Amino acid sequence: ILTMLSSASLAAPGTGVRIAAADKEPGNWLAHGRNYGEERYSPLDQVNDDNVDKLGLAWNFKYPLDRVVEATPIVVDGVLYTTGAYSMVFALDAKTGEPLWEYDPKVWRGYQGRGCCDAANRGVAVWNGKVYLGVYDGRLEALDASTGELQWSVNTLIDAERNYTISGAPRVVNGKVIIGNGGAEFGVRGYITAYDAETGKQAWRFFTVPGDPAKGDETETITMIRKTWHGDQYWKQGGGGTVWDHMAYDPELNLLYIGVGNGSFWNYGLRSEGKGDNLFVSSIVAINPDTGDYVWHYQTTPGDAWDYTATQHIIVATLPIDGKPRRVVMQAPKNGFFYVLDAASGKFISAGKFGEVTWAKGIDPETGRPIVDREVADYWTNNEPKTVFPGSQGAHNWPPMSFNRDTGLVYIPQQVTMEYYAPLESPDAVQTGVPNLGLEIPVVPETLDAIDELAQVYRGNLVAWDPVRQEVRWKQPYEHIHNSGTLSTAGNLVFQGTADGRVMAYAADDGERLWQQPVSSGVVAGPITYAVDDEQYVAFNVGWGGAFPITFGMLAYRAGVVPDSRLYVFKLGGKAPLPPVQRREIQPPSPPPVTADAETLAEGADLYNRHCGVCHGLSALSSNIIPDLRYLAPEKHAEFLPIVYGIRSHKGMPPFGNILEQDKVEVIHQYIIKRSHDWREEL
Ligand code: PQQ
Repeated sequence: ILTMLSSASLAAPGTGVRIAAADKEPGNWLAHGRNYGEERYSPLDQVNDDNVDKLGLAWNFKYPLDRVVEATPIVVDGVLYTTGAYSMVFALDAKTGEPLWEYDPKVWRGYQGRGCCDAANRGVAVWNGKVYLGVYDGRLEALDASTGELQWSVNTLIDAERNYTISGAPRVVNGKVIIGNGGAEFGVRGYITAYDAETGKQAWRFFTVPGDPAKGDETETITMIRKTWHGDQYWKQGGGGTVWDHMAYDPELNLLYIGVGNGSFWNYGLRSEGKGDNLFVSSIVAINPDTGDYVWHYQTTPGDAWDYTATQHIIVATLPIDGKPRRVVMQAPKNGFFYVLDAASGKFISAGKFGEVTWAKGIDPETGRPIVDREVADYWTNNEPKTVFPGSQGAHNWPPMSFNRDTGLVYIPQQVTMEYYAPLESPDAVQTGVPNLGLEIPVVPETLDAIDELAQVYRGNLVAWDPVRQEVRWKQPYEHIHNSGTLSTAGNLVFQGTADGRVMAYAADDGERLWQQPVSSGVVAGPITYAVDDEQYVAFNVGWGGAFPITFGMLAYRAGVVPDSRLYVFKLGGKAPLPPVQRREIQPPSPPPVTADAETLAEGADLYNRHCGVCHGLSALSSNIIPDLRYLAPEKHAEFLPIVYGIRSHKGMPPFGNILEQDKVEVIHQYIIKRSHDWREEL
C-alpha cells in the first residue's frame, strides 16, 4: 500500500498511507483508535511512570452544551477535532485550545426521541483535507478541515419511518468513508454504507440481517444468512444487527472488521421462534472494504436474547500464539467473554471470561460456540422471567479498551451488570419513539434503599487482561460502572476517566495508581495523547451521559456532579487554572398534590417507564443531565401537556402527540408528581 501512493499524498492530512504508518508520526492521533488496528496505544513516552504526577492542565475547552461527550478527538498537525452532543464539531488549536472553527449540523433536538441512548457522538474521521461526521439524524457529512465549511452531505437512511440514529465515528479506508447506525431497540434493519470520500457518492452497502423476503435477497450472503432465521417477525421488526459503534481495518489483509449489534426484538422467542443463529446478530464480520463483499464472520452470541451486542471495540494486532506471531482480532463484547480470533480467517483461537457471567458456562474450544446455561438464561421457551449476568449494559460497553504492545495486555473498562428479562407473550407493532424489545421495560426499584442495594452489584473495574493466557493480570476496582475508555502508552502508563468525575493514570505493568485529578463531570470517552512542538499532551473528553447514565440515572452515580462538559488537556508542568468542580446538592422538591388513585398511579408508572424513562430515568430517578422531572417548576407543571406535545421540541423534548393520548399524559403527570413526593419524604 505504501508504494501505491505518491509522496504528495503524504502531505495531505489524514490520508490512508499516513494512518497505515501511524507510528512514524506518534505526535498525531490520525484515526479513531490512533492506527487502523485501533490499538489505542501511543509510542509517546515523554510523560511516563516516573513523572506522570507532574501533569497539570495545559488548557480546557468548554462545550456549548453540558451534555454527553463520547468523542475520541483526532489530532492532525497541531489541530484537534472533537464533537459534542447532537453531532456538533469543534476544531481547536491542539497546543493552546484556541477555537479555530465549529460546525453545527443543526439536528432537530426532538430527534432525540428516536434514539435509545442519548444524543451522543463518538467523533469524526479526517482524511485528505476533509473531516467526516456521522450526524445523529442519519446524515453523513464532509467538511473542509481548514474552515469547517460543508463539502457534501448525504442521507444514509433507508427508511425515514424507522428509528435510525448515528452515534458512531466514521472510518475512512482506501478512499471510502464507512458509516453504520443504531436503532435495534426500536426495530430496524442494520447495515453499513461506504461512500466515495471525495464526492459522497455511494460505493456499496452491506446489510447485516435479511430483509423482507418478498423483495428478494440483495446478495448471496443474505440468502446464506436467511437460513438462520425463522418465522416472519424478524424482517417485520427489521431484525436488528445495527453497527452502531466499532469497526477496525487491517491494511495488510485489506479487511474491514465490523461489530454487529443485537437482534430486534431482543426476545429470541418472538424474533425467531427461539430457533437459529440469526446471523449476523452479535457477530464480528470481515468485509472487503473495496467491494463490500462478505469475507468471514464469527458470532459471539448465536441467537442473542439479552442485547449482547458485538459492537464493542475491535483491536487488530499481532500476538504470540503458540510461540509464533499471529495477526489476530480481539474483542470484549457485552457478553463477558474476551475473544481472540485469526484476523485472516476468523478462526476461533481462544476465549476467557473477563466479567461476571451466568448466561453461559464457557466457550467450547472446538467449535468456538458458547455453552449456554438454559436453566439460568432461557426466558423465552416457557415465557418465564430470568435474572441474568451481564444485563443489557454488558460486562463492557462502548468505552474503548487499549492494547499495550510493551506489556502485551489489554486494558478493559469492565463492569458488573445484571438484568431481569421478563418476556412479553405477543409482539407489539413497531411504533416511532417507543422501544420495542419484546420484553417488559427493565424495572429500577423506586426507593433509595433498594437502589443502594442494587448499586452494590453494579461495580466497575479497570481490568488488565492477558489476551494470550486469557486471564486477569491485575485490576483496579471502582465503586460505579460506566467508566471511560482507556489509553495506553510507551511510558508504561494506562489512562482512564471515571463515572464519578476523576481522570487517572496507572502503571501499565503492575496497575499501581500514579496520578488522579478531579474533573467537572463523569468521564466516558476514550482519552488520547499527542505532541505539538515536542511537548506531549494527554486529552480527556469529560461529559457524563449515554445510555446507562440517563436511563439508570440514580443507579449510575447518585451524588452526581452539576453537568459541565469540557475537553481537558494536560501536560507536564501545566499551570492553567482548573475549572471548578460543582457537586450536585440534592434539595427536596416542592410538588403539587397528587390527585390520582393507586390504580391510576400504577398505570402511570408503566406508561412513564415505557415512554419517558429512557431519557428522564427509569422510575423517575434522574441523574439530572436531562431534566429531573421530580423538580418540575410550577410553570412547567402548568404547561405539562403542551410540553409533552412538543412546544419544547427545539430544546430536545420530543413531541408525543401521535403516541400518547391526553388522558395518558395526565396519568404520567400524576405518577411524576407522586415520585416527587416520594423523593421529598425520602430525603
Ligand atoms: N449507546 C450507548 C451509549 O452511548 O452510552 C450505550 C448503548 C448504545 C447500548 O448499550 C446499546 O445497546 C446501544 N444499542 C444500539 C442499537 O442497538 O442500535 C445503539 C446504541 C447507540 O447508537 O448509541 C447503543
